[in-house]
Amino acid sequence: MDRHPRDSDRISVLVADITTLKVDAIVNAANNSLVGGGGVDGAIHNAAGPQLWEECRRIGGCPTGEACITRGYRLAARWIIHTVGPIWQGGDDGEDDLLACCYRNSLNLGRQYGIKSIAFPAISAGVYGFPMERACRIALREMKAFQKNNSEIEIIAVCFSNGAYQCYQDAMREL
Ligand code: AR6
Repeated sequence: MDRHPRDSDRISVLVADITTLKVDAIVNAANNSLVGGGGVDGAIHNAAGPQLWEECRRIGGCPTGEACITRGYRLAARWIIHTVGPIWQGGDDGEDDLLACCYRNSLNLGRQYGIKSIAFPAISAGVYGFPMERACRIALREMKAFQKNNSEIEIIAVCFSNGAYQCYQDAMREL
């Protein structure tokens, strides 16, 4: 696995398919219904298998900015943390705060379950239209804030394109 540690060796950025990672938890960029979608959500459901869909259906839904947890089923990851990012409306509708909540709530939930490693996709920065650069800065800020008090937990920012990787590198330099 090609990891690129920067100023904190507990936060890495890598280009990968998140469904292949051997970590304690991967995060899903879900929708409010928790059942079905495209993008990383579709890839995670395909890889984890139908039991994931069943568990998500039983949970019943998740409000924007919040997070819930399921088993990982066929994934190498033991847990999947599902969070629902905001749909980009232009930036004046509380999108930044809601996106920050997604990272914060996912990390806190992971900690409650005793995870030692967690991988995030770029939540909201696909179908939901959040500008990638802005999304990466918010993600990294929240990861760093969490790590101040939780340095034993390894956090991985997973990029699905070189463009996303570049945005994370820029955010790493800025923050
Ligand atoms: N591994 C890592 N990152 C991925 C993968 C993958 N396998 N596949 C896509 N990405 P998106 P959103 C990246 O659209 O914007 C779904 O239908 C992708 O390139 O998956 O939060 C849900 O059900 C992008 O950078 O999530 C919702 O309805 C990032 O993951 C809606 O999409 C997020 O893109 C959520 O939209």
